[in-house]
Amino acid sequence: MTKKKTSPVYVTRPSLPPLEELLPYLEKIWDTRVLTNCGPFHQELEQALCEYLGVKHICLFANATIALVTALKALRIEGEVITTPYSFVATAHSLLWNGIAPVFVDIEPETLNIDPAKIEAAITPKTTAIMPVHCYGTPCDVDAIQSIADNYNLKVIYDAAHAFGVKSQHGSILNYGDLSVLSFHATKVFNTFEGGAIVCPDAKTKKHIDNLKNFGFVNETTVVASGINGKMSEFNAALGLLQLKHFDSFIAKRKIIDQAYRKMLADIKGIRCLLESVPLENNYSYFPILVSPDYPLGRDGLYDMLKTHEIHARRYFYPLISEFSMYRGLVSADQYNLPVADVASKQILCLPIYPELDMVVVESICQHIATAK
Ligand code: T4K
Repeated sequence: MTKKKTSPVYVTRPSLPPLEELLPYLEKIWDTRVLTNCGPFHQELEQALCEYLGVKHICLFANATIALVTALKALRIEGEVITTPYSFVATAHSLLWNGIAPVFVDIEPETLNIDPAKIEAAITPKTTAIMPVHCYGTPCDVDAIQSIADNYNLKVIYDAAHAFGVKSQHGSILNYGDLSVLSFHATKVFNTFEGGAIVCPDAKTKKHIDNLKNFGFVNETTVVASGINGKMSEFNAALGLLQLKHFDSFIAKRKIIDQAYRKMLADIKGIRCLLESVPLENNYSYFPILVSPDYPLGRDGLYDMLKTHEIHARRYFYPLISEFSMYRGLVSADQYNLPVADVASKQILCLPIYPELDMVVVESICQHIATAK
Protein backbone atom coordinates (compact mmCIF):
# COMPACT_ATOMS: atom_id res chain seq x y z
CA MET A 1 0.00 0.00 0.00
CA THR A 2 1.37 3.46 -0.87
CA LYS A 3 1.75 5.87 2.03
CA LYS A 4 -0.83 8.66 2.00
CA LYS A 5 0.74 12.05 1.23
CA THR A 6 0.06 14.31 4.19
CA SER A 7 1.95 17.50 3.30
CA PRO A 8 1.77 20.37 2.67
CA VAL A 9 -1.04 21.01 5.14
CA TYR A 10 -3.18 24.11 4.68
CA VAL A 11 -5.41 25.89 7.18
CA THR A 12 -8.33 24.49 5.24
CA ARG A 13 -9.17 22.39 2.20
CA PRO A 14 -12.54 22.64 0.50
CA SER A 15 -14.86 19.68 0.99
CA LEU A 16 -16.13 18.33 -2.30
CA PRO A 17 -18.74 15.68 -3.13
CA PRO A 18 -17.77 12.72 -5.32
CA LEU A 19 -17.35 14.08 -8.86
CA GLU A 20 -19.70 11.53 -10.40
CA GLU A 21 -22.55 12.87 -8.25
CA LEU A 22 -22.19 16.25 -9.95
CA LEU A 23 -22.56 14.90 -13.48
CA PRO A 24 -26.39 14.54 -13.48
CA TYR A 25 -26.68 18.16 -12.36
CA LEU A 26 -24.36 19.27 -15.16
CA GLU A 27 -26.34 17.22 -17.71
CA LYS A 28 -29.46 19.08 -16.65
CA ILE A 29 -27.76 22.44 -17.10
CA TRP A 30 -26.44 21.36 -20.52
CA ASP A 31 -29.95 20.16 -21.52
CA THR A 32 -31.86 23.23 -20.43
CA ARG A 33 -29.15 25.81 -21.23
CA VAL A 34 -30.28 27.75 -18.19
CA LEU A 35 -26.95 28.94 -16.81
CA THR A 36 -27.95 31.83 -14.57
CA ASN A 37 -30.57 34.51 -13.74
CA CYS A 38 -32.25 32.65 -10.89
CA GLY A 39 -33.00 29.38 -12.68
CA PRO A 40 -34.34 26.10 -11.26
CA PHE A 41 -31.23 25.08 -9.25
CA HIS A 42 -31.03 28.57 -7.77
CA GLN A 43 -34.65 28.34 -6.60
CA GLU A 44 -34.20 24.79 -5.36
CA LEU A 45 -31.12 25.72 -3.33
CA GLU A 46 -32.88 28.69 -1.72
CA GLN A 47 -35.69 26.38 -0.63
CA ALA A 48 -33.32 23.66 0.58
CA LEU A 49 -31.22 26.12 2.58
CA CYS A 50 -34.27 27.65 4.26
CA GLU A 51 -35.28 24.20 5.43
CA TYR A 52 -31.80 23.08 6.42
CA LEU A 53 -30.83 26.25 8.25
CA GLY A 54 -34.24 26.89 9.82
CA VAL A 55 -34.69 30.38 8.34
CA LYS A 56 -37.65 31.96 6.57
CA HIS A 57 -36.13 33.59 3.47
CA ILE A 58 -32.78 33.47 1.77
CA CYS A 59 -31.36 35.32 -1.25
CA LEU A 60 -28.41 33.64 -2.95
CA PHE A 61 -25.44 35.73 -4.07
CA ALA A 62 -22.26 35.38 -6.10
CA ASN A 63 -20.21 35.93 -2.93
CA ALA A 64 -20.58 37.32 0.59
CA THR A 65 -18.86 40.61 -0.15
CA ILE A 66 -21.43 41.60 -2.78
CA ALA A 67 -24.11 40.33 -0.38
CA LEU A 68 -22.82 42.61 2.43
CA VAL A 69 -22.72 45.60 0.07
CA THR A 70 -26.27 44.83 -1.07
CA ALA A 71 -27.59 44.23 2.46
CA LEU A 72 -26.49 47.73 3.48
CA LYS A 73 -28.05 49.19 0.35
CA ALA A 74 -31.30 47.27 0.88
CA LEU A 75 -31.75 48.80 4.35
CA ARG A 76 -30.65 52.24 3.09
CA ILE A 77 -27.90 52.43 5.70
CA GLU A 78 -25.86 55.63 5.66
CA GLY A 79 -23.74 57.82 7.95
CA GLU A 80 -21.80 55.73 10.48
CA VAL A 81 -21.95 52.02 11.25
CA ILE A 82 -20.47 50.40 14.34
CA THR A 83 -18.42 47.32 13.57
CA THR A 84 -15.52 45.15 14.70
CA PRO A 85 -11.90 45.58 13.61
CA TYR A 86 -11.35 41.85 14.21
CA SER A 87 -12.63 40.33 10.98
CA PHE A 88 -11.81 39.73 7.33
CA VAL A 89 -11.40 43.02 5.53
CA ALA A 90 -14.59 42.50 3.48
CA THR A 91 -16.70 43.40 6.52
CA ALA A 92 -15.52 47.02 6.64
CA HIS A 93 -14.97 47.29 2.88
CA SER A 94 -18.70 46.74 2.36
CA LEU A 95 -19.28 49.93 4.35
CA LEU A 96 -16.81 51.97 2.30
CA TRP A 97 -18.45 50.72 -0.93
CA ASN A 98 -21.67 52.32 0.35
CA GLY A 99 -19.99 55.59 1.37
CA ILE A 100 -20.52 54.70 5.05
CA ALA A 101 -17.95 55.51 7.76
CA PRO A 102 -17.00 52.49 9.87
CA VAL A 103 -16.69 53.09 13.62
CA PHE A 104 -14.59 50.39 15.26
CA VAL A 105 -15.50 49.04 18.68
CA ASP A 106 -13.33 46.66 20.69
CA ILE A 107 -14.03 42.94 21.12
CA GLU A 108 -14.64 40.60 24.06
CA PRO A 109 -11.57 38.66 25.22
CA GLU A 110 -13.38 35.30 25.37
CA THR A 111 -15.39 35.24 22.14
CA LEU A 112 -13.38 37.79 20.10
CA ASN A 113 -16.74 39.18 18.96
CA ILE A 114 -17.74 42.85 19.26
CA ASP A 115 -18.15 43.83 22.92
CA PRO A 116 -21.76 45.03 23.46
CA ALA A 117 -20.69 46.87 26.62
CA LYS A 118 -18.58 49.20 24.46
CA ILE A 119 -21.09 49.88 21.68
CA GLU A 120 -23.16 52.58 23.37
CA ALA A 121 -20.19 54.91 23.87
CA ALA A 122 -19.51 54.80 20.10
CA ILE A 123 -23.04 55.85 19.05
CA THR A 124 -23.35 59.36 17.58
CA PRO A 125 -26.26 61.15 15.87
CA LYS A 126 -24.89 59.78 12.56
CA THR A 127 -25.01 56.12 13.64
CA THR A 128 -27.58 54.12 11.69
CA ALA A 129 -26.59 50.48 12.20
CA ILE A 130 -24.37 47.89 13.88
CA MET A 131 -22.49 45.29 11.83
CA PRO A 132 -21.19 42.57 14.16
CA VAL A 133 -19.43 39.36 13.03
CA HIS A 134 -20.04 35.89 14.49
CA CYS A 135 -16.28 35.32 14.45
CA TYR A 136 -15.23 31.69 13.81
CA GLY A 137 -18.95 30.80 14.08
CA THR A 138 -19.11 31.79 17.76
CA PRO A 139 -22.43 33.60 18.23
CA CYS A 140 -22.33 37.26 19.22
CA ASP A 141 -24.23 38.39 22.29
CA VAL A 142 -27.29 38.85 20.09
CA ASP A 143 -29.68 39.85 22.88
CA ALA A 144 -27.44 42.62 24.22
CA ILE A 145 -26.81 43.92 20.69
CA GLN A 146 -30.53 43.91 19.85
CA SER A 147 -31.43 45.74 23.01
CA ILE A 148 -28.96 48.56 22.17
CA ALA A 149 -30.25 48.64 18.59
CA ASP A 150 -33.85 48.92 19.84
CA ASN A 151 -32.96 51.72 22.27
CA TYR A 152 -31.24 53.80 19.60
CA ASN A 153 -33.37 52.76 16.62
CA LEU A 154 -30.46 51.16 14.79
CA LYS A 155 -30.47 48.33 12.24
CA VAL A 156 -28.35 45.22 12.83
CA ILE A 157 -26.68 43.42 9.93
CA TYR A 158 -24.72 40.35 10.97
CA ASP A 159 -21.70 39.31 8.99
CA ALA A 160 -22.40 35.60 9.43
CA ALA A 161 -19.78 34.47 6.90
CA HIS A 162 -18.48 31.93 9.46
CA ALA A 163 -21.80 30.90 10.96
CA PHE A 164 -23.39 28.47 8.48
CA GLY A 165 -25.48 25.94 10.42
CA VAL A 166 -24.79 27.39 13.88
CA LYS A 167 -27.77 27.03 16.21
CA SER A 168 -28.41 28.23 19.74
CA GLN A 169 -31.15 26.92 22.02
CA HIS A 170 -33.49 29.38 20.24
CA GLY A 171 -32.75 27.99 16.77
CA SER A 172 -30.62 29.36 13.96
CA ILE A 173 -28.28 32.18 14.89
CA LEU A 174 -29.08 33.59 11.44
CA ASN A 175 -32.53 34.68 12.59
CA TYR A 176 -31.17 37.54 14.72
CA GLY A 177 -30.85 41.14 13.60
CA ASP A 178 -32.40 42.62 10.48
CA LEU A 179 -30.26 40.66 8.01
CA SER A 180 -27.49 38.06 8.16
CA VAL A 181 -24.92 37.45 5.44
CA LEU A 182 -23.36 34.05 4.73
CA SER A 183 -20.27 33.14 2.69
CA PHE A 184 -20.04 29.96 0.60
CA HIS A 185 -16.43 30.63 -0.44
CA ALA A 186 -14.09 27.68 -1.05
CA THR A 187 -12.58 28.17 2.41
CA LYS A 188 -15.91 28.01 4.26
CA VAL A 189 -17.61 24.99 5.88
CA PHE A 190 -20.29 24.99 3.18
CA ASN A 191 -18.87 25.95 -0.20
CA THR A 192 -20.24 26.49 -3.68
CA PHE A 193 -16.72 27.42 -4.95
CA GLU A 194 -17.74 31.09 -4.66
CA GLY A 195 -21.08 32.11 -3.21
CA GLY A 196 -22.97 33.82 -0.46
CA ALA A 197 -26.44 34.66 0.76
CA ILE A 198 -28.55 37.11 2.70
CA VAL A 199 -30.96 35.69 5.25
CA CYS A 200 -33.97 37.95 5.68
CA PRO A 201 -37.08 37.81 7.84
CA ASP A 202 -39.91 38.58 5.40
CA ALA A 203 -40.97 38.12 1.78
CA LYS A 204 -41.08 41.85 1.06
CA THR A 205 -37.44 42.34 2.05
CA LYS A 206 -36.47 39.26 0.04
CA LYS A 207 -38.17 40.68 -3.04
CA HIS A 208 -36.39 44.00 -2.62
CA ILE A 209 -32.99 42.26 -2.23
CA ASP A 210 -33.72 39.97 -5.20
CA ASN A 211 -34.39 43.07 -7.32
CA LEU A 212 -31.22 44.75 -6.09
CA LYS A 213 -29.04 41.77 -6.95
CA ASN A 214 -30.47 41.77 -10.50
CA PHE A 215 -29.60 45.38 -11.49
CA GLY A 216 -32.84 46.69 -9.92
CA PHE A 217 -35.08 45.07 -12.55
CA VAL A 218 -38.62 44.23 -11.47
CA ASN A 219 -39.74 43.18 -14.93
CA GLU A 220 -38.42 43.21 -18.48
CA THR A 221 -38.70 46.97 -18.90
CA THR A 222 -38.70 48.44 -15.39
CA VAL A 223 -35.70 49.25 -13.22
CA VAL A 224 -36.60 50.55 -9.75
CA ALA A 225 -33.20 50.86 -8.06
CA SER A 226 -29.50 51.19 -8.84
CA GLY A 227 -28.93 47.49 -8.34
CA ILE A 228 -25.92 45.35 -9.04
CA ASN A 229 -25.22 41.96 -10.57
CA GLY A 230 -24.92 39.74 -7.49
CA LYS A 231 -26.60 36.59 -8.79
CA MET A 232 -25.36 33.08 -8.11
CA SER A 233 -25.02 30.94 -11.25
CA GLU A 234 -26.81 27.63 -11.84
CA PHE A 235 -23.50 25.76 -11.59
CA ASN A 236 -22.80 27.13 -8.11
CA ALA A 237 -26.39 26.48 -7.02
CA ALA A 238 -26.29 22.87 -8.28
CA LEU A 239 -23.05 22.30 -6.42
CA GLY A 240 -24.66 23.75 -3.29
CA LEU A 241 -27.54 21.27 -3.50
CA LEU A 242 -25.07 18.44 -3.64
CA GLN A 243 -22.83 19.82 -0.86
CA LEU A 244 -25.86 20.08 1.41
CA LYS A 245 -26.40 16.32 1.18
CA HIS A 246 -22.92 15.72 2.63
CA PHE A 247 -22.82 18.62 5.06
CA ASP A 248 -23.70 16.78 8.28
CA SER A 249 -20.92 14.26 7.72
CA PHE A 250 -18.43 17.08 7.06
CA ILE A 251 -19.34 18.70 10.39
CA ALA A 252 -19.11 15.41 12.29
CA LYS A 253 -15.53 14.96 11.04
CA ARG A 254 -14.62 18.55 11.95
CA LYS A 255 -15.96 17.99 15.46
CA ILE A 256 -13.64 15.02 16.00
CA ILE A 257 -10.64 17.13 14.95
CA ASP A 258 -11.72 20.03 17.18
CA GLN A 259 -11.95 17.73 20.17
CA ALA A 260 -8.62 16.06 19.46
CA TYR A 261 -6.87 19.45 19.32
CA ARG A 262 -8.48 20.53 22.60
CA LYS A 263 -7.33 17.38 24.32
CA MET A 264 -3.78 17.43 22.99
CA LEU A 265 -3.19 21.17 23.48
CA ALA A 266 -4.79 21.40 26.91
CA ASP A 267 -1.65 21.54 29.08
CA ILE A 268 0.81 23.43 26.92
CA LYS A 269 2.10 26.58 28.61
CA GLY A 270 1.33 29.71 26.59
CA ILE A 271 -1.28 28.05 24.36
CA ARG A 272 -4.96 28.70 24.93
CA CYS A 273 -7.76 27.25 22.83
CA LEU A 274 -10.69 29.64 22.53
CA LEU A 275 -13.53 28.57 24.78
CA GLU A 276 -15.69 25.90 23.27
CA SER A 277 -18.67 28.02 22.32
CA VAL A 278 -22.01 26.97 23.71
CA PRO A 279 -24.38 26.87 20.76
CA LEU A 280 -26.50 23.78 20.45
CA GLU A 281 -24.98 23.10 17.05
CA ASN A 282 -21.51 24.35 16.25
CA ASN A 283 -19.87 24.21 12.82
CA TYR A 284 -16.19 23.86 13.82
CA SER A 285 -15.23 26.13 10.97
CA TYR A 286 -11.90 27.26 12.43
CA PHE A 287 -9.57 26.11 15.17
CA PRO A 288 -8.15 29.32 16.68
CA ILE A 289 -5.55 29.29 19.45
CA LEU A 290 -4.07 32.23 21.37
CA VAL A 291 -0.30 32.08 21.75
CA SER A 292 0.79 34.23 24.67
CA PRO A 293 4.28 35.74 25.05
CA ASP A 294 5.26 33.05 27.56
CA TYR A 295 5.13 30.40 24.81
CA PRO A 296 8.82 29.80 23.95
CA LEU A 297 8.55 30.79 20.27
CA GLY A 298 5.84 33.44 20.54
CA ARG A 299 3.02 33.52 17.96
CA ASP A 300 5.06 34.41 14.88
CA GLY A 301 7.80 31.97 15.84
CA LEU A 302 5.24 29.18 16.04
CA TYR A 303 3.72 30.22 12.70
CA ASP A 304 7.21 30.12 11.10
CA MET A 305 8.20 26.86 12.77
CA LEU A 306 5.04 25.10 11.54
CA LYS A 307 5.78 26.43 8.05
CA THR A 308 9.18 24.73 8.07
CA HIS A 309 7.20 21.50 8.51
CA GLU A 310 4.91 22.49 5.58
CA ILE A 311 2.04 23.24 7.95
CA HIS A 312 0.39 26.46 6.84
CA ALA A 313 -1.53 27.82 9.83
CA ARG A 314 -3.00 31.31 9.33
CA ARG A 315 -3.18 34.47 11.45
CA TYR A 316 -6.89 35.20 11.05
CA PHE A 317 -7.25 38.12 11.88
CA TYR A 318 -3.91 39.88 11.78
CA PRO A 319 -3.46 42.71 11.05
CA LEU A 320 -6.68 44.24 12.35
CA ILE A 321 -8.86 45.87 9.68
CA SER A 322 -8.29 49.16 11.49
CA GLU A 323 -4.58 48.95 10.67
CA PHE A 324 -5.03 48.95 6.89
CA SER A 325 -4.22 52.27 5.22
CA MET A 326 -7.80 53.14 4.25
CA TYR A 327 -8.98 52.80 7.89
CA ARG A 328 -5.91 53.85 9.89
CA GLY A 329 -6.85 57.53 9.97
CA LEU A 330 -10.22 56.98 11.67
CA VAL A 331 -10.40 58.10 15.30
CA SER A 332 -11.91 54.74 16.28
CA ALA A 333 -9.02 52.89 14.59
CA ASP A 334 -6.58 54.09 17.26
CA GLN A 335 -4.91 51.17 19.02
CA TYR A 336 -5.86 52.67 22.42
CA ASN A 337 -9.51 52.27 21.48
CA LEU A 338 -9.03 48.59 20.62
CA PRO A 339 -6.76 47.02 23.27
CA VAL A 340 -8.41 43.58 23.33
CA ALA A 341 -8.49 43.29 19.54
CA ASP A 342 -4.88 44.44 19.40
CA VAL A 343 -3.70 41.68 21.74
CA ALA A 344 -5.87 39.03 20.04
CA SER A 345 -4.50 39.90 16.59
CA LYS A 346 -0.94 39.53 17.93
CA GLN A 347 -1.65 36.17 19.61
CA ILE A 348 -4.05 34.46 17.23
CA LEU A 349 -3.20 31.45 15.12
CA CYS A 350 -5.76 29.32 13.27
CA LEU A 351 -4.65 25.70 13.01
CA PRO A 352 -5.63 23.46 10.09
CA ILE A 353 -9.12 21.98 10.33
CA TYR A 354 -11.14 20.34 7.57
CA PRO A 355 -12.98 17.04 7.20
CA GLU A 356 -10.26 15.15 5.34
CA LEU A 357 -7.48 16.22 7.73
CA ASP A 358 -5.71 13.07 8.84
CA MET A 359 -5.57 12.51 12.62
CA VAL A 360 -1.89 11.61 12.26
CA VAL A 361 -1.33 15.17 11.00
CA VAL A 362 -3.33 16.65 13.89
CA GLU A 363 -1.15 14.67 16.30
CA SER A 364 2.05 15.82 14.63
CA ILE A 365 0.92 19.48 14.69
CA CYS A 366 0.25 19.19 18.43
CA GLN A 367 3.58 17.43 18.91
CA HIS A 368 5.44 20.25 17.14
CA ILE A 369 3.61 22.81 19.29
CA ALA A 370 4.28 20.89 22.52
CA THR A 371 7.98 20.28 21.95
CA ALA A 372 9.04 23.70 20.61
CA LYS A 373 11.86 25.37 22.54
N1 T4K B 1 -16.80 38.30 6.12
C1 T4K B 1 -15.97 37.47 6.78
C2 T4K B 1 -15.99 37.45 8.26
C3 T4K B 1 -15.12 36.61 6.05
O1 T4K B 1 -14.28 35.77 6.70
C4 T4K B 1 -15.15 36.65 4.64
C5 T4K B 1 -14.27 35.80 3.86
C6 T4K B 1 -16.06 37.53 4.01
C7 T4K B 1 -16.87 38.34 4.79
C8 T4K B 1 -16.17 37.61 2.52
O2 T4K B 1 -16.66 36.41 1.97
P1 T4K B 1 -16.52 36.12 0.38
O3 T4K B 1 -16.79 37.41 -0.34
O4 T4K B 1 -15.12 35.59 0.15
O5 T4K B 1 -17.58 35.09 0.12
C9 T4K B 1 -9.83 33.59 2.76
C10 T4K B 1 -11.03 33.66 1.85
O6 T4K B 1 -10.67 34.08 0.53
C11 T4K B 1 -12.12 34.54 2.36
O7 T4K B 1 -13.30 34.14 1.68
C12 T4K B 1 -12.33 34.34 3.85
N2 T4K B 1 -13.31 35.22 4.41
C13 T4K B 1 -11.03 34.55 4.58
C14 T4K B 1 -11.15 34.35 6.07
O8 T4K B 1 -10.09 33.61 4.11
P2 T4K B 1 -7.34 34.05 2.23
O9 T4K B 1 -6.71 35.16 1.50
O10 T4K B 1 -6.79 33.65 3.53
O11 T4K B 1 -7.53 32.76 1.30
P3 T4K B 1 -6.44 31.81 0.69
O12 T4K B 1 -6.62 31.79 -0.78
O13 T4K B 1 -5.09 32.14 1.22
O14 T4K B 1 -6.90 30.38 1.25
C15 T4K B 1 -6.55 29.87 2.51
C16 T4K B 1 -6.16 28.40 2.32
O15 T4K B 1 -7.28 27.66 1.89
C17 T4K B 1 -5.08 28.15 1.28
O16 T4K B 1 -3.82 28.20 1.89
C18 T4K B 1 -5.39 26.79 0.75
C19 T4K B 1 -6.88 26.64 0.96
N3 T4K B 1 -7.63 26.79 -0.30
C20 T4K B 1 -8.07 28.03 -0.68
C21 T4K B 1 -8.78 28.19 -1.84
C22 T4K B 1 -9.26 29.55 -2.28
C23 T4K B 1 -7.88 25.69 -1.07
O17 T4K B 1 -7.45 24.57 -0.73
N4 T4K B 1 -8.61 25.84 -2.21
C24 T4K B 1 -9.07 27.04 -2.65
O18 T4K B 1 -9.74 27.12 -3.69
O19 T4K B 1 -8.86 34.52 2.40
